[in-house]
Amino acid sequence: MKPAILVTRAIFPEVLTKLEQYFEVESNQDDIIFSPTELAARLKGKVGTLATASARINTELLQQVPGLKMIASMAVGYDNIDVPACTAHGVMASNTPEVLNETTADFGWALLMATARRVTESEHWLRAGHWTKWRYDSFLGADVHGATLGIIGMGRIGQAIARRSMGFDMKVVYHNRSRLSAEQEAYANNALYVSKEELLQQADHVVLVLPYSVASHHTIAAAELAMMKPGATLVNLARGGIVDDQALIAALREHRIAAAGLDVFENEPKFHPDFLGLSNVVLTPHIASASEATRRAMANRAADNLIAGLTEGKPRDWLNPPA
Ligand code: 8YV
Repeated sequence: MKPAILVTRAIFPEVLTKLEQYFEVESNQDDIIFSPTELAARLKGKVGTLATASARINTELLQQVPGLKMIASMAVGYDNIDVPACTAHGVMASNTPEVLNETTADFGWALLMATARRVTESEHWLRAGHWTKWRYDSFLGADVHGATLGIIGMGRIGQAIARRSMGFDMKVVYHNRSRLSAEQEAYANNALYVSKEELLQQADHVVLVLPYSVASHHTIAAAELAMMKPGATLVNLARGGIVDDQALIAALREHRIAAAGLDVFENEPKFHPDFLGLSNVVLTPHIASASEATRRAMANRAADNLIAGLTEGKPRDWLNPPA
């Protein structure tokens, strides 16, 4: 008998085939969203799970599934997983770093450009039949080239975003928990390490790519928005809770900043309905890593972690290895 695992969400069929070589696989190709109670019930008798960022892995769940040995998450961000609780319950946890850096950086640029240059807003206007003549002041946006790019969270994705700014002759300032090495700063278009306040005051375009935690909750709230330039753009690729939605909605409504591009929301797939009434916000459904190749790479990396963890006791992207 092969050991049993659960794949919590629909996934590429080839990844299920790979897992089936090692495990008895309970899959969820109908993509039902399990409640915490249902997730716990389905994890009973399973040694491992391939999950996504929508699964909450916490003490309450882990207490109900003593046989679980590993959770392999298909995401780089792992704020949904209580890693110390996993360690306390002897559960290995892994994520999928690296494979999505470049694709997420590409999308960061797509969202920044669309937001600064009002791409979706003008398209909606055109589709609604309003385009009857050219005007000198139609959809004036903010320049990207030659501007100052501020990146909060200068991990691998932040550095990939910064590197792309070379082609736009931009100056890059960044804020991070720690300063990068000189070599990393050079790679990231000679990014300058500044305080969060300096970054907000200097940047024409602010991009958020930091991990979510209690410490980063509402990194951008009313006080921070008030420090930004009136013509500035804010892009959030990280997690919804990093921005205070109420404060952002007020700032956008009063044009205290020019525009925002948001790929993530605090209670997604739900989001604050007031965003829909604002023309100066670009809203996308958490698709920064969604290229065909990258989602396949993420799914395979999560599966490989699960296989390595459960067969060799050593997943490649182990979040809680023994000290
Ligand atoms: C995922 C992400 O699409 O990797 C992450 O942290 O936010 C996205 O790439 C999503 O979390 C699915 O698990």
